[in-house]
Amino acid sequence: MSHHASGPNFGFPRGDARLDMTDLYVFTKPGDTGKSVIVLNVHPSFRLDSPEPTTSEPFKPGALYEFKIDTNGDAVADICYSVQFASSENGKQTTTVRRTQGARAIGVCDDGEVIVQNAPVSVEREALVTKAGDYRFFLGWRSDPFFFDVNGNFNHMQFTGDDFFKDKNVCSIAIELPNSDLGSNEVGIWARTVDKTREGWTQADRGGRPMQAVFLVGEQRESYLSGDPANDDRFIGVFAHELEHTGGYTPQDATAVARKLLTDILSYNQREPVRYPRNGRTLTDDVVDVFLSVLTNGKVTGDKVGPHGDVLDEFPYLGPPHD
Ligand SMILES: [Ca+2]
Ligand SMILES: [Ca+2]
Repeated sequence: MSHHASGPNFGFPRGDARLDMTDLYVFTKPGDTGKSVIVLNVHPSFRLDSPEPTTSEPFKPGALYEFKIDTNGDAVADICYSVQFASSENGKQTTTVRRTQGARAIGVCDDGEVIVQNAPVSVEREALVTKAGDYRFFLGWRSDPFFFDVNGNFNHMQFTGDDFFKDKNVCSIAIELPNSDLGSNEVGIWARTVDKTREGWTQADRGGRPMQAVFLVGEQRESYLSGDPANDDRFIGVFAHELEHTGGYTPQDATAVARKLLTDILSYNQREPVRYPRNGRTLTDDVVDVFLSVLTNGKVTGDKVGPHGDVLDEFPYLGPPHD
């Protein structure tokens, strides 16, 4: 639940687990400083509001799963990688990934330059990796790298080190790309899922930084998930209120901390070491400990849970899915 179950009452956006973004990662490719890896995880294998598995179909056919990249610091996208899935008759999924640059990257990116087509979606232990030009792609079920004592959190932050996610799976979209694709400056990255509905394209979920949905209840959550980072200042008051309430911050300090959490964009400098929250996010960064320290103003500094041991040292880096 960095963003797991970010819909109403710990359910899923639009009631569809496949559209639920859980986590966004960006890091330099280990052993190759000329490339970066972006990972969007969606579709948790289990519900949080009742302990039941979600659907086995990895991704929603027709929906768009988009990485938005801001190259000039205005919180407006300049580049978009857009991932769209199709289902064959026997239920197997394949995907098309498109790259869009310039003003068209702001909106729905269903018509950019195709950088891979018919890449297979992986559902077994072995990761099906597709290479195309300077890119590598992975799409499919993997072990969820997120770690958090969720039950301890629901139990008034009485953490026992019980990692809810140690045996859970998630559906990953991983792209390895040349750094030149991102330009030469620091960039800001967020992701979103966009559903095709009768009313047209509808944004279901979005975010860059982990744990943001925790601050949002009711209508605020709806408008956050359907909004754009460029307008995130409107949520500073809501975030600050929660920080005052839980962390005992003064109103002034709470507002200052809220401003650091918004806009909801993950910044990434390809030339600097990667570690959340300073730069990007690796699969093993302990974002929960960072979050708890901020939320409680240092009264709680961790959940006694650390990273999973099943991450791989090669693409797609995420461990094989649990049975
Ligand atoms: Ca921009
Ligand atoms: Ca932790």
